[in-house]
Amino acid sequence: MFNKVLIANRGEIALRVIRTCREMGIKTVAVFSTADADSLHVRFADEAVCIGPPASKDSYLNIPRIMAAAEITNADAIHPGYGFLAENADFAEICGEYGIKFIGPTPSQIKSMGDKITAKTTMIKAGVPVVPGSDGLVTDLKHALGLAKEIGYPVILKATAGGGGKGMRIVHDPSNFEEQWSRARQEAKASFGNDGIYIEKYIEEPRHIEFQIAGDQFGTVCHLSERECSIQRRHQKLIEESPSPFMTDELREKMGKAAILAGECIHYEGVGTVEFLVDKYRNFYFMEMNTRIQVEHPVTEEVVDHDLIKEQLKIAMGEKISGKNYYPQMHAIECRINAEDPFKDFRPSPGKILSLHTSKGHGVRVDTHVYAGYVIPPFYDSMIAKLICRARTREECITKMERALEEFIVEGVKTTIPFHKKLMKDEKFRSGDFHTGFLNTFEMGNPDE
Ligand code: MV4
Repeated sequence: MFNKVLIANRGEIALRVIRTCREMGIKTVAVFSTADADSLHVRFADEAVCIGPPASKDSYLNIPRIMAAAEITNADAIHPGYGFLAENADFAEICGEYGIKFIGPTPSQIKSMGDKITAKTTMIKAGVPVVPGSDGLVTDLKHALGLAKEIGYPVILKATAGGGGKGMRIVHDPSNFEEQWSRARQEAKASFGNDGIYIEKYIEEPRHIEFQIAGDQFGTVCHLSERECSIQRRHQKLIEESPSPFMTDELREKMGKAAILAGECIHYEGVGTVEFLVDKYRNFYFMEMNTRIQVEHPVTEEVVDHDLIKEQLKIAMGEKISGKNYYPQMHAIECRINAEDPFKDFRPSPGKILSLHTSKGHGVRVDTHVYAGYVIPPFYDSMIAKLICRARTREECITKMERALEEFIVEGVKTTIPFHKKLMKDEKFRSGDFHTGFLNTFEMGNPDE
């Protein structure tokens, strides 16, 4: 049993972890930058340590300072949250060297999924379906052109060190292959210090459906069903739901088995997410695996009625999981409320929250670290709250979300609330008939309409 957990993160996820720790009788240590001195995670933790100035690289990404905070407070485990150091294998390794349990997978499990070619090769061996493409790295332009012809256009070039859409290039015909090829390599080199590229068949108008999995230290892996994450803008998710309106019982069985296989083949320890692309014929392909808790974990918590942070802590403490899968008992939708102006190309809108009323009532959950008077710093991501609604059916859930969005009042900064209100009225969204390109043609219009 952990006595004290340090949370190497900020914002709503730090608060989320503190809440479960309190319920489990575990003491907590918050770390914070000077920009976050007034943040709720600092106030709600049992102890708090300032780890540096606002810039992430000097605070939430500064491993020596975080380890020093863990040592002086005598923490026996570190929860990394999401973002920052959550998928940094070196950090997980250093935690081990200090005798501090990293709440998450092992460094080698993180590494095996961090390199996308390694991940794909591992999945092929395990029998998980992947998108047809090059057999690993492609280094030579002529070879690449030959492969693209074999695979058939359109193709997509991806960086092995990438992920989340960074450094991807779609090529529709051979005439501009060379240009896209060199751009992809340059971009990958500049962003990741690694110009390794691989090629895949481009799947048109796919859905992004991901499976939540959990694995214990004894090799048992289960799934907790799927989340539909196709509604995103420039690779930033804005809304997630579970179950996916595109899912069938048959497809869930097949994808669930594949997700478990993905976890089992690396003896995955902790909670994780297996991302799939799904085409209109319901063919599915492994895309990436995220070796962390995700922003959208509450939709799964709401539909399977399980605390995923508690699962992480229990797995890290060496508890066994039952091995049975969890299926949706309800419908849940999450709207990400960001301090951004949806009428101005989602431009960040940091500043002081002058007044705040969060939605309440039956089936409504708000995960947030902000309050009236809080100043949103400009240094970090702009998400200020997650509004999660739960109901028996998707229709009722959308109706509840419309009501909850009307109640959510933020004064002082612009937010994505008007976007979500508009989306809830959209016929395509309401019918469940959408794919990852949906927001490319979604118009916000005029704020006064
Ligand atoms: C693809 C694809 C189509 N075909 N791969 C985007 C994020 C990164 N994880 C992989 N991505 C994609 N890979 C093939 N072979 C389309 C995307 C994609 C996408 C995927 C999920 C969610 C949103 C997306 C938006 C644009 C492109």
